Amino acid sequence: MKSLVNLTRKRSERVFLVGVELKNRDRAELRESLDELAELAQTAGAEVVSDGIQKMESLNAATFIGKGKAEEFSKFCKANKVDTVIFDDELSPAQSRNLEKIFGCKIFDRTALILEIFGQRARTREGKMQIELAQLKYLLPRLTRFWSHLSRQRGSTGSIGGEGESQLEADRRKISERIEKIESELDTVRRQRATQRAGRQRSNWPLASIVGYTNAGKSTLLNALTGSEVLAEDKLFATLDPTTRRLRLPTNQNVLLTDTVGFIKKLPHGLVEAFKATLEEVVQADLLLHVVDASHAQAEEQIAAVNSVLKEIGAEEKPVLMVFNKMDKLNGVALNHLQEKFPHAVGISATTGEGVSNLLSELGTQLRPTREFLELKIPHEQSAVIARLHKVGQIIERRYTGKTAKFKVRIPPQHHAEFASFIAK
Ligand SMILES: Nc1nc2c(ncn2[C@@H]2O[C@H](COP(=O)(O)OP(=O)(O)OP(=O)(O)O)[C@@H](O)[C@H]2O)c(=O)[nH]1
Ligand SMILES: [Mg+2]
Repeated sequence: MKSLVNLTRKRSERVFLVGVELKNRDRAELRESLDELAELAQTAGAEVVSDGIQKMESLNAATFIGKGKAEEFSKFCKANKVDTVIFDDELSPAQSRNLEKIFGCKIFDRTALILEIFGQRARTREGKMQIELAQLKYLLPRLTRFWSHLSRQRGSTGSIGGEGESQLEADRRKISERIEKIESELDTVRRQRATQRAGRQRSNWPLASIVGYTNAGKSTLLNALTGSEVLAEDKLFATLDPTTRRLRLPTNQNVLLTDTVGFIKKLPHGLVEAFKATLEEVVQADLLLHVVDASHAQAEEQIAAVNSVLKEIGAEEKPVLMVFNKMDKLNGVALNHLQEKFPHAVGISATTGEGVSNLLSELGTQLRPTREFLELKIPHEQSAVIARLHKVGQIIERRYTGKTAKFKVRIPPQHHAEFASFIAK
């Protein structure tokens, strides 16, 4: 992957950001999105020189923004020694190629930037593999002479024309092979995780997963609740790998609590795909703790973005406990609107500890019913029911006898009715 931050250079990479204001989008929302993009760029180590907005009726298929506007921005970028131009939306491979020609410099989009940050942050082997997979899949259709690091590695001159074409094909094949290899390795990791999870399930402790927008305070909350020391910092995507800790509730009930990667608006689909193994923890949870930075101006939009990722990974039907964090930063400002929308949310401050005991008792209440097991007998031909069971429930034991499959499962109470007719006497 072409790196955004050039480590051999003393000064940091200078970037220019571009956003479009389409008819159905208001200026304030675009501004927030560009501010977040700037934060992402800074997280990656870049220096934001400025940004530009174009108001448009519809997008340009060849150059995303209008060609004239692109030329105008390009002049500005040349005059201001900009190294990379970053678009707030995902560009098609053709659009990036065309823009690269107009600007004569590197073109990034939000997806590439997020992939870059994940790449910088990945620490574990699994994390690194997941990122590499997402990067390669992003790169494959975009491979041009400009992305020539692969050819250079092999000592070629990255030449133009006929020879360059076959070089390109060779690179493409190499990438495809690498994708296959990583996918099969990740499959192994996924199976290992499933084994670990089965071990934990035998302990019969319910699982709760902390989810939320990046920087909402998820890791800080895990630390506050379990006394662990997961890295928590004022940076986007501080956490990539999941951490699971045991939490003992005041009711003496044990819960396994998992902190995981944060979500963001327009989280690249390829990345969600690649992080499936990590996000399994979320899909398997009995309860989700959705942590919200209640002091953030965009709190509501962030909630919506998190919900859409949850949907993408098939966790939209999990019971959710909304947690409004950073209450200490509100300085008495009322949360009227949010509170009306989520009347059952628990307000806390993970840093001061305010509201945390409330949260613990709420957790106890919500998890109590999930401790109960059901024994189900389902005929094999009812494959839709079995699939559904895997989706909403947590399988503790599975046995196949003759015409039926016997399950020992934990199912959230709101789904009990669906399986009532299969309950074994
Ligand atoms: N004022 C205040 N700051 C908080 C609170 N909780 C977390 N923070 C700060 O918010 C920043 C982000 O916290 P993290 O716990 O790293 O957030 P996260 O959700 O794990 O973020 P990622 O792992 O990057 O997705 C840190 O600087 C924390 O100190 C809180 O209740 N009040
Ligand atoms: Mg974190």
